Amino acid sequence: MNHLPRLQSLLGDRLDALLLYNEANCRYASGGFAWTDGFAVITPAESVCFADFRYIEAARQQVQGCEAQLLDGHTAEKVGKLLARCGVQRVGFEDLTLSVAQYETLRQRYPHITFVPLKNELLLLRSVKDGEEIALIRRAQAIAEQAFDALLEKLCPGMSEQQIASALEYEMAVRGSEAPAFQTIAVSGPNTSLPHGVPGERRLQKGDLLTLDFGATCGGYRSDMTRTLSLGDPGEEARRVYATVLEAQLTACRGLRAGITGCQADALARDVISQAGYGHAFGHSLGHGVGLDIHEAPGLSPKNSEPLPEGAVVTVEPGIYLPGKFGVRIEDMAVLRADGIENLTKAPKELIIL
Ligand SMILES: [Mn+2]
Repeated sequence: MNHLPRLQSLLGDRLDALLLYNEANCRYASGGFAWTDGFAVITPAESVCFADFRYIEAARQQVQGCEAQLLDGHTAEKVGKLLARCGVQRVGFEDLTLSVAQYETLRQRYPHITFVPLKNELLLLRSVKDGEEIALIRRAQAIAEQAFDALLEKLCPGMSEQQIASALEYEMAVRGSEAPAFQTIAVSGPNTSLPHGVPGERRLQKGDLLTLDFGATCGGYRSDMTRTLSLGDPGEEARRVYATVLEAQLTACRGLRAGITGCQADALARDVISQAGYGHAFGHSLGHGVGLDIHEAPGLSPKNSEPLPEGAVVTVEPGIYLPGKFGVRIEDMAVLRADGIENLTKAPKELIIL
Protein backbone atom coordinates (compact mmCIF):
# COMPACT_ATOMS: atom_id res chain seq x y z
CA MET A 1 0.00 0.00 0.00
CA ASN A 2 1.47 3.36 -0.98
CA HIS A 3 -0.61 6.51 -0.59
CA LEU A 4 2.29 8.87 -1.08
CA PRO A 5 1.31 9.93 -4.63
CA ARG A 6 -2.18 10.80 -3.39
CA LEU A 7 -0.80 12.88 -0.52
CA GLN A 8 1.68 14.58 -2.85
CA SER A 9 -1.21 15.53 -5.14
CA LEU A 10 -2.16 18.11 -2.48
CA LEU A 11 1.20 19.84 -3.02
CA GLY A 12 1.75 22.46 -5.69
CA ASP A 13 0.07 25.83 -6.02
CA ARG A 14 -0.77 26.34 -2.35
CA LEU A 15 1.50 23.99 -0.42
CA ASP A 16 5.12 22.81 -0.59
CA ALA A 17 4.91 20.14 2.11
CA LEU A 18 2.64 18.37 4.60
CA LEU A 19 3.46 17.90 8.27
CA LEU A 20 1.35 15.08 9.73
CA TYR A 21 0.94 14.24 13.42
CA ASN A 22 -2.51 12.64 13.45
CA GLU A 23 -2.03 8.88 13.94
CA ALA A 24 -4.45 7.85 11.20
CA ASN A 25 -2.91 10.34 8.76
CA CYS A 26 0.59 9.10 9.64
CA ARG A 27 -0.50 5.50 9.11
CA TYR A 28 -2.00 6.49 5.77
CA ALA A 29 1.26 8.21 4.77
CA SER A 30 3.44 5.28 5.85
CA GLY A 31 1.56 2.76 3.73
CA GLY A 32 0.00 1.06 6.75
CA PHE A 33 2.59 1.24 9.54
CA ALA A 34 1.12 2.35 12.87
CA TRP A 35 3.09 4.23 15.49
CA THR A 36 2.49 6.85 18.17
CA ASP A 37 4.20 10.07 19.28
CA GLY A 38 5.82 10.56 15.89
CA PHE A 39 5.12 12.47 12.70
CA ALA A 40 5.60 12.47 8.94
CA VAL A 41 6.96 15.08 6.54
CA ILE A 42 5.75 14.83 2.94
CA THR A 43 7.42 16.83 0.16
CA PRO A 44 7.47 16.20 -3.61
CA ALA A 45 11.09 14.98 -3.44
CA GLU A 46 11.56 13.44 0.02
CA SER A 47 9.10 12.02 2.50
CA VAL A 48 10.07 10.83 5.96
CA CYS A 49 8.27 9.10 8.82
CA PHE A 50 9.89 9.93 12.17
CA ALA A 51 9.47 7.20 14.80
CA ASP A 52 11.17 6.87 18.19
CA PHE A 53 13.28 3.98 19.49
CA ARG A 54 10.24 1.86 20.38
CA TYR A 55 9.08 1.73 16.76
CA ILE A 56 12.09 2.42 14.56
CA GLU A 57 13.14 -1.17 13.81
CA ALA A 58 9.64 -2.16 12.70
CA ALA A 59 9.21 1.16 10.89
CA ARG A 60 12.33 0.57 8.79
CA GLN A 61 10.93 -2.82 7.75
CA GLN A 62 7.33 -1.81 7.14
CA VAL A 63 7.07 1.80 5.98
CA GLN A 64 6.25 1.98 2.27
CA GLY A 65 6.78 4.99 0.03
CA CYS A 66 8.45 7.11 2.72
CA GLU A 67 11.78 6.68 4.45
CA ALA A 68 11.74 5.81 8.18
CA GLN A 69 14.09 7.82 10.41
CA LEU A 70 14.78 7.75 14.13
CA LEU A 71 13.02 10.44 16.16
CA ASP A 72 15.50 11.73 18.75
CA GLY A 73 17.06 14.94 20.08
CA HIS A 74 18.38 15.88 16.62
CA THR A 75 15.08 15.55 14.79
CA ALA A 76 14.03 19.22 14.80
CA GLU A 77 17.35 20.17 13.23
CA LYS A 78 17.05 17.38 10.64
CA VAL A 79 13.54 18.47 9.70
CA GLY A 80 14.74 22.08 9.36
CA LYS A 81 17.43 20.96 6.94
CA LEU A 82 15.02 18.76 5.01
CA LEU A 83 12.57 21.66 4.56
CA ALA A 84 15.41 23.99 3.48
CA ARG A 85 16.84 21.40 1.08
CA CYS A 86 13.42 20.98 -0.58
CA GLY A 87 12.80 24.74 -0.76
CA VAL A 88 9.73 24.44 1.45
CA GLN A 89 8.04 27.68 2.51
CA ARG A 90 4.37 26.73 2.99
CA VAL A 91 3.54 23.69 5.11
CA GLY A 92 0.06 22.22 5.41
CA PHE A 93 -0.81 21.22 8.99
CA GLU A 94 -3.71 19.40 10.62
CA ASP A 95 -5.64 22.26 12.19
CA LEU A 96 -8.52 19.88 13.01
CA THR A 97 -6.43 17.64 15.27
CA LEU A 98 -3.15 19.35 16.21
CA SER A 99 -3.16 20.73 19.76
CA VAL A 100 -2.67 24.44 20.32
CA ALA A 101 0.57 23.66 22.19
CA GLN A 102 1.91 21.59 19.27
CA TYR A 103 1.04 24.37 16.85
CA GLU A 104 2.80 27.00 18.97
CA THR A 105 5.90 24.78 19.21
CA LEU A 106 5.99 24.39 15.43
CA ARG A 107 5.72 28.11 14.83
CA GLN A 108 8.55 28.83 17.26
CA ARG A 109 10.72 26.01 15.93
CA TYR A 110 10.34 26.95 12.25
CA PRO A 111 9.82 30.75 12.23
CA HIS A 112 10.42 31.12 8.49
CA ILE A 113 7.71 28.61 7.50
CA THR A 114 4.14 29.64 6.72
CA PHE A 115 1.76 27.10 8.29
CA VAL A 116 -1.41 26.60 6.23
CA PRO A 117 -4.45 24.84 7.76
CA LEU A 118 -5.41 21.73 5.76
CA LYS A 119 -9.01 21.88 7.04
CA ASN A 120 -10.82 18.80 5.70
CA GLU A 121 -8.58 18.22 2.66
CA LEU A 122 -6.90 15.12 4.07
CA LEU A 123 -10.21 13.72 5.27
CA LEU A 124 -11.68 14.07 1.79
CA LEU A 125 -8.61 12.41 0.29
CA ARG A 126 -8.83 9.51 2.74
CA SER A 127 -12.58 9.15 2.25
CA VAL A 128 -12.04 7.69 -1.24
CA LYS A 129 -10.75 4.14 -0.78
CA ASP A 130 -8.60 2.18 -3.22
CA GLY A 131 -8.94 -1.55 -3.90
CA GLU A 132 -6.50 -2.60 -1.16
CA GLU A 133 -8.29 -0.53 1.45
CA ILE A 134 -11.69 -1.88 0.44
CA ALA A 135 -10.30 -5.44 0.58
CA LEU A 136 -9.18 -4.89 4.19
CA ILE A 137 -12.54 -3.39 5.18
CA ARG A 138 -14.35 -6.26 3.44
CA ARG A 139 -12.26 -8.76 5.41
CA ALA A 140 -12.92 -6.95 8.70
CA GLN A 141 -16.64 -7.00 7.92
CA ALA A 142 -16.60 -10.72 7.08
CA ILE A 143 -14.86 -11.46 10.41
CA ALA A 144 -17.44 -9.38 12.30
CA GLU A 145 -20.31 -11.27 10.66
CA GLN A 146 -18.79 -14.70 11.36
CA ALA A 147 -18.32 -13.61 14.98
CA PHE A 148 -21.95 -12.46 15.11
CA ASP A 149 -23.14 -15.87 13.87
CA ALA A 150 -20.99 -17.58 16.51
CA LEU A 151 -22.39 -15.31 19.22
CA LEU A 152 -25.98 -16.12 18.26
CA GLU A 153 -25.26 -19.78 19.11
CA LYS A 154 -24.24 -18.75 22.63
CA LEU A 155 -26.77 -16.03 23.51
CA CYS A 156 -29.16 -16.95 26.28
CA PRO A 157 -31.18 -15.33 29.07
CA GLY A 158 -29.03 -14.47 32.09
CA MET A 159 -25.99 -13.23 30.13
CA SER A 160 -25.01 -9.68 31.05
CA GLU A 161 -24.45 -6.96 28.47
CA GLN A 162 -20.75 -6.93 29.39
CA GLN A 163 -20.50 -10.69 28.89
CA ILE A 164 -22.22 -10.42 25.51
CA ALA A 165 -19.87 -7.62 24.39
CA SER A 166 -16.79 -9.54 25.56
CA ALA A 167 -17.97 -12.74 23.87
CA LEU A 168 -18.46 -10.89 20.60
CA GLU A 169 -15.01 -9.28 20.83
CA TYR A 170 -13.47 -12.69 21.57
CA GLU A 171 -15.19 -14.27 18.55
CA MET A 172 -13.83 -11.46 16.34
CA ALA A 173 -10.31 -11.75 17.79
CA VAL A 174 -10.01 -15.52 17.23
CA ARG A 175 -11.07 -14.99 13.61
CA GLY A 176 -8.22 -12.53 12.98
CA SER A 177 -9.46 -9.10 14.06
CA GLU A 178 -6.55 -7.00 15.37
CA ALA A 179 -8.78 -5.17 17.84
CA PRO A 180 -12.42 -4.16 18.21
CA ALA A 181 -13.06 -1.32 15.74
CA PHE A 182 -14.51 0.65 18.69
CA GLN A 183 -15.90 -0.18 22.11
CA THR A 184 -18.54 -2.80 21.35
CA ILE A 185 -22.09 -1.74 22.16
CA ALA A 186 -24.33 -4.42 23.64
CA VAL A 187 -27.44 -2.95 25.23
CA SER A 188 -30.61 -4.74 26.25
CA GLY A 189 -34.20 -4.02 27.23
CA PRO A 190 -34.81 -0.35 28.07
CA ASN A 191 -31.08 0.37 27.54
CA THR A 192 -31.59 -0.06 23.78
CA SER A 193 -32.94 3.52 23.68
CA LEU A 194 -29.35 4.70 24.33
CA PRO A 195 -27.77 4.92 20.84
CA HIS A 196 -24.25 4.71 22.29
CA GLY A 197 -25.03 2.94 25.55
CA VAL A 198 -22.19 1.28 27.45
CA PRO A 199 -22.60 -2.46 28.18
CA GLY A 200 -23.28 -2.95 31.88
CA GLU A 201 -24.42 -5.49 34.45
CA ARG A 202 -27.96 -5.82 33.14
CA ARG A 203 -28.82 -9.41 32.30
CA LEU A 204 -30.73 -10.52 29.24
CA GLN A 205 -34.30 -11.64 29.87
CA LYS A 206 -37.28 -12.90 27.87
CA GLY A 207 -39.02 -10.17 25.84
CA ASP A 208 -35.86 -8.00 25.62
CA LEU A 209 -34.61 -6.29 22.54
CA LEU A 210 -30.82 -6.51 22.24
CA THR A 211 -28.81 -4.04 20.14
CA LEU A 212 -25.30 -5.04 19.08
CA ASP A 213 -23.09 -2.43 17.37
CA PHE A 214 -19.60 -3.72 16.65
CA GLY A 215 -16.75 -4.02 14.22
CA ALA A 216 -13.43 -5.72 13.55
CA THR A 217 -10.08 -4.31 12.36
CA CYS A 218 -7.78 -5.62 9.61
CA GLY A 219 -4.58 -3.83 8.63
CA GLY A 220 -5.83 -0.84 10.61
CA TYR A 221 -9.07 -0.65 8.60
CA ARG A 222 -12.31 -0.98 10.52
CA SER A 223 -15.78 -2.36 9.99
CA ASP A 224 -19.06 -1.26 11.56
CA MET A 225 -22.44 -2.98 11.76
CA THR A 226 -25.49 -3.01 14.02
CA ARG A 227 -28.24 -5.54 14.48
CA THR A 228 -31.17 -5.41 16.88
CA LEU A 229 -32.61 -8.75 17.88
CA SER A 230 -35.21 -10.00 20.28
CA LEU A 231 -35.36 -12.62 22.98
CA GLY A 232 -38.85 -13.96 22.48
CA ASP A 233 -41.74 -11.78 21.35
CA PRO A 234 -40.84 -8.08 21.84
CA GLY A 235 -44.47 -6.90 21.59
CA GLU A 236 -46.52 -5.05 18.99
CA GLU A 237 -44.95 -1.59 19.29
CA ALA A 238 -41.40 -2.91 19.02
CA ARG A 239 -42.35 -4.92 15.96
CA ARG A 240 -43.85 -1.82 14.35
CA VAL A 241 -40.79 0.29 15.16
CA TYR A 242 -38.50 -2.43 13.85
CA ALA A 243 -40.45 -2.61 10.59
CA THR A 244 -40.17 1.18 10.20
CA VAL A 245 -36.40 1.22 10.78
CA LEU A 246 -35.98 -1.68 8.38
CA GLU A 247 -38.03 0.08 5.70
CA ALA A 248 -35.94 3.26 6.20
CA GLN A 249 -32.70 1.28 5.99
CA LEU A 250 -33.76 -0.60 2.83
CA THR A 251 -35.01 2.63 1.22
CA ALA A 252 -31.67 4.32 1.94
CA CYS A 253 -29.73 1.34 0.52
CA ARG A 254 -31.83 1.50 -2.67
CA GLY A 255 -31.46 5.26 -3.17
CA LEU A 256 -27.88 5.76 -2.06
CA ARG A 257 -25.16 6.39 -4.65
CA ALA A 258 -22.13 8.58 -5.23
CA GLY A 259 -23.00 12.09 -6.40
CA ILE A 260 -26.01 12.78 -4.18
CA THR A 261 -25.26 15.02 -1.21
CA GLY A 262 -24.84 13.81 2.36
CA CYS A 263 -28.04 15.66 3.16
CA GLN A 264 -30.00 13.94 0.38
CA ALA A 265 -28.68 10.56 1.55
CA ASP A 266 -29.79 11.25 5.11
CA ALA A 267 -33.25 12.29 3.90
CA LEU A 268 -33.78 8.93 2.17
CA ALA A 269 -34.17 7.25 5.55
CA ARG A 270 -35.36 10.23 7.56
CA ASP A 271 -38.42 10.75 5.35
CA VAL A 272 -39.59 7.17 5.97
CA ILE A 273 -39.15 7.52 9.73
CA SER A 274 -40.80 10.95 9.85
CA GLN A 275 -43.78 9.77 7.83
CA ALA A 276 -44.28 6.96 10.34
CA GLY A 277 -44.41 9.60 13.10
CA TYR A 278 -41.00 8.89 14.65
CA GLY A 279 -38.97 11.78 13.23
CA HIS A 280 -38.28 13.11 16.74
CA ALA A 281 -36.82 9.74 17.74
CA PHE A 282 -34.11 9.59 15.04
CA GLY A 283 -31.68 12.09 16.54
CA HIS A 284 -28.45 11.14 14.82
CA SER A 285 -27.40 11.22 11.19
CA LEU A 286 -27.86 8.32 8.76
CA GLY A 287 -24.21 7.37 8.55
CA HIS A 288 -20.52 8.16 8.33
CA GLY A 289 -17.39 7.16 6.46
CA VAL A 290 -15.33 4.27 7.83
CA GLY A 291 -11.63 3.53 7.31
CA LEU A 292 -8.56 3.94 9.50
CA ASP A 293 -10.87 5.86 11.83
CA ILE A 294 -14.28 4.53 12.81
CA HIS A 295 -15.93 7.88 12.11
CA GLU A 296 -14.54 9.73 9.13
CA ALA A 297 -15.70 11.66 6.07
CA PRO A 298 -18.10 11.75 4.37
CA GLY A 299 -21.05 12.37 6.66
CA LEU A 300 -24.47 11.11 5.55
CA SER A 301 -25.94 13.96 7.49
CA PRO A 302 -28.36 16.90 7.15
CA LYS A 303 -25.29 19.11 7.72
CA ASN A 304 -23.36 17.83 4.70
CA SER A 305 -24.38 19.61 1.48
CA GLU A 306 -21.40 18.19 -0.49
CA PRO A 307 -21.81 15.39 -3.04
CA LEU A 308 -20.71 11.98 -1.76
CA PRO A 309 -17.56 10.71 -3.51
CA GLU A 310 -17.39 7.47 -5.47
CA GLY A 311 -15.30 4.87 -3.64
CA ALA A 312 -16.18 6.05 -0.12
CA VAL A 313 -17.11 3.37 2.41
CA VAL A 314 -20.04 4.53 4.52
CA THR A 315 -22.49 3.21 7.07
CA VAL A 316 -26.27 3.24 6.61
CA GLU A 317 -27.71 3.20 10.11
CA PRO A 318 -31.14 4.66 10.80
CA GLY A 319 -32.61 4.17 14.26
CA ILE A 320 -35.61 4.98 16.41
CA TYR A 321 -35.07 5.52 20.15
CA LEU A 322 -37.93 5.79 22.63
CA PRO A 323 -36.52 6.79 26.05
CA GLY A 324 -37.65 4.54 28.90
CA LYS A 325 -39.00 1.96 26.45
CA PHE A 326 -36.60 0.63 23.80
CA GLY A 327 -34.67 1.48 20.65
CA VAL A 328 -33.94 -0.13 17.31
CA ARG A 329 -31.00 0.45 14.94
CA ILE A 330 -30.01 -1.46 11.81
CA GLU A 331 -26.62 -0.69 10.27
CA ASP A 332 -24.87 -1.89 7.12
CA MET A 333 -21.60 -0.71 5.60
CA ALA A 334 -21.37 -0.11 1.86
CA VAL A 335 -19.09 1.18 -0.90
CA LEU A 336 -20.53 4.12 -2.86
CA ARG A 337 -20.54 3.61 -6.61
CA ALA A 338 -21.81 5.87 -9.41
CA ASP A 339 -24.97 3.80 -9.90
CA GLY A 340 -25.66 2.65 -6.35
CA ILE A 341 -23.93 0.84 -3.52
CA GLU A 342 -22.02 -2.37 -3.00
CA ASN A 343 -23.26 -3.55 0.38
CA LEU A 344 -20.40 -5.14 2.33
CA THR A 345 -22.79 -6.41 5.01
CA LYS A 346 -24.35 -9.77 4.19
CA ALA A 347 -26.13 -10.56 7.47
CA PRO A 348 -29.94 -10.73 7.22
CA LYS A 349 -31.91 -7.73 8.48
CA GLU A 350 -35.29 -9.23 9.34
CA LEU A 351 -35.91 -9.23 13.09
CA ILE A 352 -34.11 -12.22 14.61
CA ILE A 353 -36.20 -13.70 17.43
CA LEU A 354 -34.20 -16.05 19.61
MN1 LIG B 1 -21.64 3.37 12.76
